[in-house]
Amino acid sequence: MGIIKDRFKEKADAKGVEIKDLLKDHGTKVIGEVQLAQVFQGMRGMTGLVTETSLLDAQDGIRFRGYSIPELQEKLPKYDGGSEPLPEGLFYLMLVGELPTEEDVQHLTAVWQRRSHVPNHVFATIEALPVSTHPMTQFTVAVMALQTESQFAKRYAAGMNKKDYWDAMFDDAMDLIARLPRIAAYIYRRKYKNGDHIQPNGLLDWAGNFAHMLGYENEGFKELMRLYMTIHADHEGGNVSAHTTHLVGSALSDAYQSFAAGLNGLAGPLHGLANQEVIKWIFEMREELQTESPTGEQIADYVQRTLSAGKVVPGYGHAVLRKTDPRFTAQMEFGKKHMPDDPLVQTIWTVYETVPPILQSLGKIKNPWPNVDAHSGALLVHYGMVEYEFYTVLFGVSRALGVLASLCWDRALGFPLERPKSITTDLVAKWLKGEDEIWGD
Ligand code: HAX
Repeated sequence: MGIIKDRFKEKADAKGVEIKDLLKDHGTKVIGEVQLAQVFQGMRGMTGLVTETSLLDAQDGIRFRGYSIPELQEKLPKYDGGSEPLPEGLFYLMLVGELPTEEDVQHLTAVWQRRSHVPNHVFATIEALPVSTHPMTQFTVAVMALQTESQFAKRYAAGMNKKDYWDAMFDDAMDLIARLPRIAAYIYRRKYKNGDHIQPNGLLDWAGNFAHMLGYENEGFKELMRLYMTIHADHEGGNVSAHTTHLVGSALSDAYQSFAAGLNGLAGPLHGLANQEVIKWIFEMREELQTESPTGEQIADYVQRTLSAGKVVPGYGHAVLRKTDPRFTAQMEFGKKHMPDDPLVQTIWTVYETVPPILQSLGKIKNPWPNVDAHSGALLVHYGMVEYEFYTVLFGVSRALGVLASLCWDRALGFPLERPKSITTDLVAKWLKGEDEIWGD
């Protein structure tokens, strides 16, 4: 067994005992009450899941195992000469629950390099799709094509003891994370660079090698990828991509099947696709206004027109957050450091000054502040990545770190099939009239 696998197993066994005791002593304790509106309106604020890797606070934003993004930027190991955290370190933190050493991170880079081989049939499957296919569709199809490699599926078919589920899931998670950058880069080069593919560089870190395979050798872009892959990795368990991966995994679907399901959720415009929508919206605004540097008044006017057309302002609002997303702030800091005079980045900042008061004035939006997707595209465009339909694939590669670490935990803790109760509106109506006693009085 590898070092990281051993450490994970030790932590998971201890957590398993803790949960068993906790449920023995407090299993019947009431943790919250559910209002009818929550049942009809997307279960907002309803506690119903355990996710060990990160926790979201409405005011302070995301914390990964207790660490905020600025803390991670300070404490996680960095690439030689770089200043952004290596995503390998964040994965280790989410999986093992402790900050990694430089050696741990180097070990993980080497393990992922070793496991990164992608079989030919996966590329052939991508090639079978029209080039015009959205990159997220190509990506999900490729992940499903890779499912032939699942250790979990093979071992389950051969009759695996349930005590070993975590072990097979661990191997699948490591293999899949190792392979994703190669697949994503292949799709990018196929769709946008005439199929001129770039071989991996075995000397680079996971995110640096991804940047290299995409065709971006600029050190600034590599640093951006390290930051990007770190901050997009996890956002506790209830968001659509994380929850879907967890839900599908609860049926003992393997890591490939579960993650592909999560990716399809990430591909929705109210979730991960918002990152492409933001840049599309700004490009359209610049086109319509015939300027690269719209003023606050021009932006305000454009926002009003977006709202009157019955559309959302992409990159703004959040189901849980009630302040500016610290992932937005981290990207803003990156912009201030590396490209303060870039007109598109400056437009993002003018939008940030303009949009919140307008959204607030509508009186119905719970969070008028920017989320992670409001900023990411402008940084990518700065380095030449203008193909915004690809942006959600980048998000997906990063999101694998969090949701696959969580799947390892799910199987190690023996979490059961997820199966909440649903009801019909007719039943609610009867219940309100006292004609149905399904919930009692
Ligand atoms: N622009 C216009 N209207 C908005 C809005 C926005 N950015 N955000 C919310 N609203 C509207 C909602 O559509 C809703 O209107 P109706 O009552 O007419 O249906 C009302 O305000 C109340 O919504 P809410 O309770 O504040 O927000 P929700 O929890 O329902 O939804 C969303 C959260 C993120 C889906 C929402 O804010 C939104 O659509 N934002 C724009 C899309 C976006 O940026 N998505 C990415 C979110 C972060 C993420 O997951 N990244 O991957």
